[in-house]
Amino acid sequence: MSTIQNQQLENVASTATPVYTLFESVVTETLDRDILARIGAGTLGAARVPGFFTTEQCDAVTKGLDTCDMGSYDEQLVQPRIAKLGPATYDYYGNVELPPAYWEHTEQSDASRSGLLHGGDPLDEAIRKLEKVWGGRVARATSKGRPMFAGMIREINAGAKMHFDEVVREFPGVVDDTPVCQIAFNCHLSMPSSGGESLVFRRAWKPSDEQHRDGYGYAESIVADEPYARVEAAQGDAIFFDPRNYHLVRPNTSEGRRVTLSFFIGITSSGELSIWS
Ligand SMILES: O=C(O)CCC(=O)C(=O)O
Ligand SMILES: [Fe+2]
Repeated sequence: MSTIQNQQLENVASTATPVYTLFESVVTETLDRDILARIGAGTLGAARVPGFFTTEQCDAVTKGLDTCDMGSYDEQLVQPRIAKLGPATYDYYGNVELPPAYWEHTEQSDASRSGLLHGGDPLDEAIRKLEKVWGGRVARATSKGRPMFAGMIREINAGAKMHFDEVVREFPGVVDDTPVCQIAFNCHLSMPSSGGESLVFRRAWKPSDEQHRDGYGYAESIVADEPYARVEAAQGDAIFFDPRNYHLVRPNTSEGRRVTLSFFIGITSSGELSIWS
């Protein structure tokens, strides 16, 4: 199943012992288990899967969104504003556990999202496809035994600062079954005709980076010399990358909304996939 043979391997070694950067960005209509494994293993920068959702499915969900009240990340912290439907564990970083407000918001947001795809749930559609690709169960991660929220609908029109996401480091213990790695899933339901691209750098957080905070993000200077994957998504495309690597979203530069169905995927020690937002 491995597609490694097809890669352009460039030996970047400075001595006789070979070593490979392995941070390609692949485009494939046939997502497979190995691609997800390589992202989790850190040997693939990003994968783009065109047509994960059809145009018609994307339009139905985006249109349905007009009937939903979108909230946002903490506007004191996350500037420019990022609108979202549903709670993020990020909203509760610093807490010892997920509070009652998180579970209430989970219930409300599941109810709002569950009818957006012609009366069905776009999250269920994404889960079905991922189960087929993985050949196994995709279940919500649990926190103290309760299924967590997954499947936020997010609108990032003015960009997102460079940051990383790593639940086991930012909210230790919140997920019951420690994921071995974390993969970001974003299916693009609507895209502007220009701008809104994502960059993923081949560089994870390290403690000394805290001297380079820029609000909720980090100064881009810390990745100045790192290889990166650049992803230009079109409507319907699903993007996968390891969000423990620094990543950012450039602002839209034309009319149009940048809306995604978003969650994180963990590969658990049992080999099942768990999801949360
Ligand atoms: O919308 C994107 O391209 C990436 C958003 C993001 O920061 C994430 O999914 O972790
Ligand atoms: Fe992120």
